[in-house]
Amino acid sequence: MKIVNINKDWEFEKEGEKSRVSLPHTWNGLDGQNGANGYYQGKCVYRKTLPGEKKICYIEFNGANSVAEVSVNGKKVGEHKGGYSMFRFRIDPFLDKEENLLEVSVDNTVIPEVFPTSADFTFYGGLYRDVNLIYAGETRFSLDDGSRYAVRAVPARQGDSWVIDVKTSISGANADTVCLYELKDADGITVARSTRPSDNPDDILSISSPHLWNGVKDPYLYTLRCTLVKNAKEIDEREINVGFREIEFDSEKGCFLNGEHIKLKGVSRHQDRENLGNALTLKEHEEDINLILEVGANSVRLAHYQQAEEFYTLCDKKGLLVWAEVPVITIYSKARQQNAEEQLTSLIKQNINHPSIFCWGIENEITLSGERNKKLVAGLNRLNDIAHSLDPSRPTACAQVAMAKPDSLLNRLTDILGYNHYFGWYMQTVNALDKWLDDFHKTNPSVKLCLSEYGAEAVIGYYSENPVQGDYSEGYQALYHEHYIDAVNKRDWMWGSYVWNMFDFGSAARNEGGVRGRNNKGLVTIDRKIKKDAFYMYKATWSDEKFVYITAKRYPDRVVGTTKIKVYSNLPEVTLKADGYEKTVKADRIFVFDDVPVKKGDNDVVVIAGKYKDSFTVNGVDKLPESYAIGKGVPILVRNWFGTDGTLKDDCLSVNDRVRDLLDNDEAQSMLKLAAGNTVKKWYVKLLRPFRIRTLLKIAGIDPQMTDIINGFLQTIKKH
Ligand code: GCB
Repeated sequence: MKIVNINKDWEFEKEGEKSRVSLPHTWNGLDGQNGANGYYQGKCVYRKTLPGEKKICYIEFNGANSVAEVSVNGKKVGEHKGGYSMFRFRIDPFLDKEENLLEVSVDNTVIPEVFPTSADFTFYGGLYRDVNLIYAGETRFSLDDGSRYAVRAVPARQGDSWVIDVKTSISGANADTVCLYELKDADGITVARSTRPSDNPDDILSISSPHLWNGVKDPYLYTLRCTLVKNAKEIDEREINVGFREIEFDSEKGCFLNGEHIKLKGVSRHQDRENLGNALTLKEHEEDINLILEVGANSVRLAHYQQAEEFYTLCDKKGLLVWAEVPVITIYSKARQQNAEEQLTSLIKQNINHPSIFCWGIENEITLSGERNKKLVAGLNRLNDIAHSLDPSRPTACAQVAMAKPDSLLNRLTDILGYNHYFGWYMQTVNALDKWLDDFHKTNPSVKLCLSEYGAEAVIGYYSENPVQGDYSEGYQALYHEHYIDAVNKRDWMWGSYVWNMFDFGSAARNEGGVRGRNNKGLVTIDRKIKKDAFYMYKATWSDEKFVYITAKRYPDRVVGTTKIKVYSNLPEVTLKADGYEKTVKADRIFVFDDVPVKKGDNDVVVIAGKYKDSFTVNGVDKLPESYAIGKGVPILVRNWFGTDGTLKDDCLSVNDRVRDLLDNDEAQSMLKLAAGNTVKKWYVKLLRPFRIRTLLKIAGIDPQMTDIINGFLQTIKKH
């Protein structure tokens, strides 16, 4: 097999305009993030000339969002639906001229039969991952069985020793060719070996007392080298990482890796980056992994879809436990069931060998609009069964929307469960979390629960000495996370939690905190340049790397008198020195100095913890700069609606208004787009204009809690 990367130099046509581009490429790198006027969702074409070919040749696309049609010299080669999985087509029969025109049309229009149709992230269109040509011989590891390597090698413990169940798919198998398996340790020493006929290649390899893959502590990998040998000559080969590990979940005791208790300290990651959109290279993947390791996480939720092969491989190497999932999200429809099954099958077949992946997520917040759809449970059961039959070794998971009732059928459908909770951001206060968790566990003692999401927005630039919910400050985000991580750590029965999100990400329809087109719940900004204060709270909680960090350094202007300075550190004692002031505080991670003197002009502040130091200069002023607070009239979704006490603000929209009142209001329009994407037909909306929102929600079976939330959102929008 020979792999030739063909990323360089494609003709790209968008709306009749042609240009030259190299892959990875998206046409939404800018408009998918600036939120100005929506983003381009339509069909674009990539073209390239390929030479004639007589040898067997496949073309491999590692990601084309979301529907791709491939043709050569005007003849259709194939079509793929689903923007996140790898796919291949054999093309040599089409490469019959000296020069052949390869055309790939890629379309990111939302269509009902392909997931996702509606979600809080930008559906960047394009050929955004590598494209390769793969040349192979008559007898070869299959290139069209839907897997990546044609070899599935899943280790399992059997008593005191371990076995690797190897299943291999070979095309053109024949009696002269054998398949040789060699398992090598990290030093390249062969520790197990076997030979099988190529027409019956499956095998079970045994190894006693292997060096275990033990998460971030010791991500030890073996390599399974598989070769096809004909007349003593190697004619094809594959190399696969193998990690020996066992993971178990218990509804009272949490998670165990190789028999040892481990709390999954997780963050979630979307695959985009400022201005690049989803078109990433290894460099960006590596930067992300390094930041995730720096914060001290040992697990990552790769939301909400299949991510790049390189990223799963990096997780294998670094020991991060991965929650992998498909974009079965927000709104269920039978029309998308087949596509959901295909995307799940690809996710599993293409990634089954990664020891880092510990579960298959089959859905996220699929009941956002209620649980009424009669086909929903059957559809999800089918996905659950597919995951189990393709991979009996891993548990299935789902991430439930906050409003899903604790006794929901869906809570018992998968092997392990997550809930996405935003108490203290979208609803109520952070304290509501504790009661919800305890009530849930009491009524569902056998459910193995984690928090699959929780987060609050922080926009760089906002500061308050006393941060409050909804002020978009780094300070409030940090307080929110202080509460959540303590709540999780206090409860031994919870197996883990996932911060939403490690990084700010593009969400074209959003308009929050004065920032358009972005979800600002990251611990790190979308350009990966700024680690927000909450990042250091987690680092102090999770990481062994010693440090001391002064929060709110980005806001040096403080009112003359005294100021409160909060410091994060994973050392037990911190001393703060300022002009004429010195104080030592002993605490657990969070050190508060609430009486640091501030005089007009410069005030140098130094903190010391063991041999570590941090410092900054406070600038004493009479009044905090206006820019520190979120401006009045800034259109935001969440501001002011938390804690609605039942009284309605008459000058703002509410569920008592009619559809037409929302449609005639710009701000409400952008919110509707966020909620429904492009899935609602225009004529249908027209028909609904005279109806009251409350009535419609009732007819649609939306439960009262959700109606309250929608009302809360509407109450943030001024009528005009
Ligand atoms: C959720 C969704 C996630 C959103 C997040 C948010 O529950 O699963 O996709 O981005 O909430 O920030 O609202």
